Amino acid sequence: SSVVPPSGIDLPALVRRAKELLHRNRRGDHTIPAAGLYPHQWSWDSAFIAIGLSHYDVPAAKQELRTLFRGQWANGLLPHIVFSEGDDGRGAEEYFPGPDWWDSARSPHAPRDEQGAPIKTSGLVQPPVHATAVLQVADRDPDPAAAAVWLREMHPKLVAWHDYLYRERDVDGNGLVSIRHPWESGMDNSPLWDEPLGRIDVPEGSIPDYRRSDREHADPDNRPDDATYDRYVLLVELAKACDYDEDRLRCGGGSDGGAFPFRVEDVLFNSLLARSEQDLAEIARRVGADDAPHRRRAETTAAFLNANLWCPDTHMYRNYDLAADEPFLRRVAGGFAPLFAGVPCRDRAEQMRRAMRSTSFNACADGCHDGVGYAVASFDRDHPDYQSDGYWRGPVWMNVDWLLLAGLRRYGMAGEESVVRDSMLQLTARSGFREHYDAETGAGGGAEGFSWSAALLIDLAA
Ligand code: 9YW
Repeated sequence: SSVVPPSGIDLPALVRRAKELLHRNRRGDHTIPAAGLYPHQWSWDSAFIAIGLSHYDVPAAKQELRTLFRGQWANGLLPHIVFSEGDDGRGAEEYFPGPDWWDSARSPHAPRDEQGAPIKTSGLVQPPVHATAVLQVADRDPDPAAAAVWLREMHPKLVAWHDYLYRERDVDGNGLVSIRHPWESGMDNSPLWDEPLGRIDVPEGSIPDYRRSDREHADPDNRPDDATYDRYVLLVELAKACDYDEDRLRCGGGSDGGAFPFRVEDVLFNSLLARSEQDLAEIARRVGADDAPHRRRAETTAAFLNANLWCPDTHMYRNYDLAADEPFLRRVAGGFAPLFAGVPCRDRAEQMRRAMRSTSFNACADGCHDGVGYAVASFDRDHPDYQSDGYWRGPVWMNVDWLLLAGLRRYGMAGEESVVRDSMLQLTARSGFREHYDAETGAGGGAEGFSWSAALLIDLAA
């Protein structure tokens, strides 16, 4: 490995522990994010997990993504959860909302297995990192012929997935796709959603009774509150009431018959899509298909981000709330994600690098504890709503760091890159593979034994 770890870190031992964890979280043909809290297969988790696996077990990496794509809908939608089945045909472990709650079979597009039985999934999506993962798996395949077969297998599925996003989610045709639930952002209780979600009423009797299982598996103080969960549930109920029909969801879907109440163009989601389109263009080129449409789409998405969502005052990108028809800024780490897709020009990238290094995102910027700084806080440390251990409201997340690291590398920003890399190494060495890490103290929070933290550490160390 070319990575020089900060002193005191035994990198080979850390990598060994990461592989052991991925092995423990493996359930036959897929890997769960974490036992207890997340006992099924999650979409972007599996993409990150496949990237980790590809360094030492290419067949397992391929299987991970294959199993996920078995849950793909006929209209191209790649669901955010594919449910694991226990022997009795029910979910392997309790999770809310489970397969019966989602009732995905309401949609004629929902997937079925070879025998015609429904494959149980959610009806939402998560950020598209899959083309990026598929390409990395191919590049690490020691057998070039097998890599070519792999790309030919995945190419049409990825095209269907991205076509779905641009066809059904690019509501105003500007090249940005929208999400309709905070779960779709991958950052469910981020301060980003406080306002768009806060505007949504939950009228008495509009949601059935439900029982949260998440608080039994993680510190309840770190989990979203009940009022927030009610809104999560309401949005699912509204989508179900439309039978997940895209036309109805676009044109109606609100409880009052008006437009669907949560519609946001998110920077992180669209940056990952732009990067995935670049990677899909490369996949298309390698399989002898037309790569031009993918390059064009990547460029259109990037151009819109640059023209309309750059915030010159804060040196980051902001979101657009379609329901309120206005851009809005919350200074979250996702606002730096355009680096991952090479979206900003050099000058802007340099301004972003400085913002990322400031006290707002880096606990070390105003003096570190024991020489250790944990970067990158997921939310502005100077904001009154910042919570250093509060799930998506402050802690450091390995996947966000990994994306930003790759972005910094793209711009040749070696100094900043080493800050983020050392932080990832320190946090995992110190606190294990946790879901997230307190941005001040480095203490682990959320799920224990969290797969993508292990998988991305493996990638980092390679
Ligand atoms: C949920 C599984 C998922 C991640 C998300 C993260 C959390 C809550 O866990 O979502 O119940 O789906 O926010 O990014 O994919 O690890």
